[in-house]
Amino acid sequence: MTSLSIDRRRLMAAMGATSAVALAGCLNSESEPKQTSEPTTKTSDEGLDPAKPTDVDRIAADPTDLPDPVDWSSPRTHEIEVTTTERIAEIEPGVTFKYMTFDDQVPGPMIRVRRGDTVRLTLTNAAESAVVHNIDLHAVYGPGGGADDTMVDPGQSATIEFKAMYPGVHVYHCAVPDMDMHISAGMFGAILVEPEDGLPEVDRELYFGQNEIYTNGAAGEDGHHEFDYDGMTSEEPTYVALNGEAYAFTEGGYGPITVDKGERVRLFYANGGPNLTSSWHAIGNVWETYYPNGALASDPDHYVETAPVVPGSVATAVIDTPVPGPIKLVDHALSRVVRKGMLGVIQVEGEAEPEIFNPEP
Ligand SMILES: [Cu+2]
Repeated sequence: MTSLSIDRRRLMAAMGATSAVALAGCLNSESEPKQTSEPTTKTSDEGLDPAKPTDVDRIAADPTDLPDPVDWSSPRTHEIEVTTTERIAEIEPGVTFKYMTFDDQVPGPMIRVRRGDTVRLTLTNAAESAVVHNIDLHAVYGPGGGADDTMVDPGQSATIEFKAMYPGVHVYHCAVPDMDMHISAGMFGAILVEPEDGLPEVDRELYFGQNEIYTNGAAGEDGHHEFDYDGMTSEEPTYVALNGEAYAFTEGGYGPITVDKGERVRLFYANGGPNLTSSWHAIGNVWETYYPNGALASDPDHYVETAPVVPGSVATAVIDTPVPGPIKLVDHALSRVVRKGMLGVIQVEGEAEPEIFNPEP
């Protein structure tokens, strides 16, 4: 495949009425059930409500915004504060949705420590939130990965402390009883525990997250999209998003991510899910080095064309960039790319290399 042109349909047909079912089962064994989802409004057959005013200009995290590599060699303690929020933002222009986030971005901020470090993590639920949130970090030995002790009502905070015992890059996510809905609405991110000796040096690092968004509208349908539990239960998403939005890192969005020709680039790719495995592929490139399932302490694979990134895991890939041009990040289940938003572009800038690729021989 040499290119993918986006043939996006703005389907204006209204979807049928849906009803949401809040999960009754409480996975938190002790204490009374807490409210983890709001009652949802039934939609009419006349279509979506108009788009709502947004709380934030942008929900998609900047893929270049991640902590610097570890440069310390003895254990230290990190004080980390994360805030859970509920924000109306655009999935794509004209399409609004109420996200749930860690720190107003999708994926949530990367936490980066060294194996053996201690993390003192304070989770605060913003006062204006409607429901309870928490955090389960897959880098934690302990009940719920921290979730059991970080259930925070709106306006409240909780602090846990854990030792990062094993290396790897792992997902964190909200894990209230309605966790699938909260993750779908944006509540996931990555925690990177570097091995004691660190990671091999690269020229640049990028951090992305994939998730599905289930709404009562159609992809591209203007208006305010409400969350749709029926779509989630049947695992039929409206959008499959990269960093929480449709086509965010393309010319039609915030623009491609640019790198210089010849740079070696490490990508961290978190799949929040909640349900779909990503068939992660880079059009016009290959995963030169590939670590599945967060397993940075294992020997990597090489020259992987397409790799499964299962929900609740973070893949790590290193690419070389010997020729200029676009590298298209996709889920190779390609209907998600062409129709549901799952595309981002890394633009390699530099002089042509006709000995490697010649478009006009
Ligand atoms: Cu939550």
